Amino acid sequence: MSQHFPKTPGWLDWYQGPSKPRFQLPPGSVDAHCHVFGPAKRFPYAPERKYTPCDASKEQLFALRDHLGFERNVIVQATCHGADNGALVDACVSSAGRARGVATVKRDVSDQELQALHTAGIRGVRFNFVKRLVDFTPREELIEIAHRVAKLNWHIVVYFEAVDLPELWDFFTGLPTALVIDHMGRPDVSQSVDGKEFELLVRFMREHPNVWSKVTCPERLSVSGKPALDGEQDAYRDVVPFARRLVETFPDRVLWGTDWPHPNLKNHMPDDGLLVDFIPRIAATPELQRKLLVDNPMRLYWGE
Ligand code: 0GY
Repeated sequence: MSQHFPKTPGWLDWYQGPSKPRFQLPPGSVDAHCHVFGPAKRFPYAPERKYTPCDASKEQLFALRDHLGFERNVIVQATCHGADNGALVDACVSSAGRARGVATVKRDVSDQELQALHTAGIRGVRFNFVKRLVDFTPREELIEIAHRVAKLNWHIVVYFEAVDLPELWDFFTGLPTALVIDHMGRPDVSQSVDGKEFELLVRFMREHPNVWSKVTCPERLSVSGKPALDGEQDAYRDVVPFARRLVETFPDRVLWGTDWPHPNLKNHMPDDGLLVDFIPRIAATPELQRKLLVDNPMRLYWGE
């Protein structure tokens, strides 16, 4: 039976016809945070989802990869698919080894299912603490999952708002794997880069060498910066000091990704080509760029 999934009102579709980046990515670059949505006809969205996106297929993702000049993708399970990793797994196994994945699992996942996910290319699970995106999961369930995936040498990706870090700190430090923070822990970039809030994230990474961060989503975090549209040269300037600080302080523990197809953006949809042109503003030297785009994601996702 075919099902209909009307998009959430006001949903912005991803940018059609992205520009060719001026910044030439180093050979072997990885887009280490992106998603696939559906297509809903084949991979229906989860009943418990908090939004209904437009479809964004693996073919469209791989076309974007080639257009921008990336070699590989790390595809992250989005909340609209719940713990049904079907679309993600299908994308990974269709990628000829050029995509790895981060899944969402529940505590009742079997060892056999985890092994099958590993074979498909999954190397991590995502714990989401952003309240508008997910219902609450008890911590003991997450700890149980963490210990099971640790045996596969996977890591845990965590998505949370900066104000929630103090409350999550002890839980995070008790996790037995590498920990990857989405979108720099969503700092309020209208505050100072040396302010209390971002200092806490920096301290968290300094004190815990197993913690990494994605320096992603300027389009999501920017408050006053102009969007990366229509050739704008100085887009998202308020995010630059935050990303730059992490790249320069922890050059071996940062990752970059497009976040295509950019779920839940309310005001504008970025041109992904111009997002790539943002990279040299946060990673200023060829060495920092190579670590951010090649060495770090390869070590975490393709190092066997
Ligand atoms: C992102 C950001 C968001 C959504 C999700 O899984 C998701 O639904 O991650 C968001 O709404 O901030 O990483 O794509």
